[in-house]
Amino acid sequence: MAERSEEVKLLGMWASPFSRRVEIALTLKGVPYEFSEQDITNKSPLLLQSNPVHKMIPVLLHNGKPISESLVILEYIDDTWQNNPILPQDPYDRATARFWARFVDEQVYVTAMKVVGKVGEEKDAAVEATRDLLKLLEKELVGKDFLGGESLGFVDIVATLVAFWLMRTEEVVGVKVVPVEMFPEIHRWVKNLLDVDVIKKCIPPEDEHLDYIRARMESLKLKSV
Ligand SMILES: N[C@@H](CCC(=O)N[C@@H](CS)C(=O)NCC(=O)O)C(=O)O
Repeated sequence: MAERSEEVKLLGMWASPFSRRVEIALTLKGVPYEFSEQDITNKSPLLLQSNPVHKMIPVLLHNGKPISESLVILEYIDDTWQNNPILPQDPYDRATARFWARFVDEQVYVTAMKVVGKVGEEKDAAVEATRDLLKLLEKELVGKDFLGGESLGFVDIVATLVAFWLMRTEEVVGVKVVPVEMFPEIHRWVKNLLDVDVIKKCIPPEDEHLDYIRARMESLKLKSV
């Protein structure tokens, strides 16, 4: 268990699903932390020095020591503050949780980004490919309230990216990537997430978030012209 006198600082960005994951984990554990909002278009010396490899947020500074990459940070938090465990205890269940977490980041996120970044037939293909991946998550949710089982766990925290980034981005893109008729389990799971106080507290406010996503997409379009 961690010592009492400790400094926990999160270099994050309010609209980032990766940064929000870390906030959810710290809040779930009841760990007080300082949030330092970062400008990812003009990176601070502290961010560059703390994450010289990827130069990305989020970075957790624990007593001055930096930890990068949201999945690594979540595991670090779970190892350091052992109350309210995030990962399951059983080794097989832990491995399975890590497997689905990587699936969300390496497959769903990467494919969904093409829905945002592509146009025409390429966009349509990306929508189909994202749906094919989400069908696998849909299957995982049958008979469960959360991806972690009866309560919120590691995969749920990671997959908030689907619930509160992808399912908001689709409103801005104007293509329903996750229609309720096709994904009733995912929609039920999003409702369950919204019943969890920590989630309600830690997700970006919807209107501001939609404005941010809209503005970011415009700037991406301008850059690709
Ligand atoms: N794999 C990273 C992804 C983090 C990420 O994509 N961060 C974005 C903000 S949402 C960032 O810092 N972007 C700055 C850049 O790409 O230069 C994680 O899980 O922490």
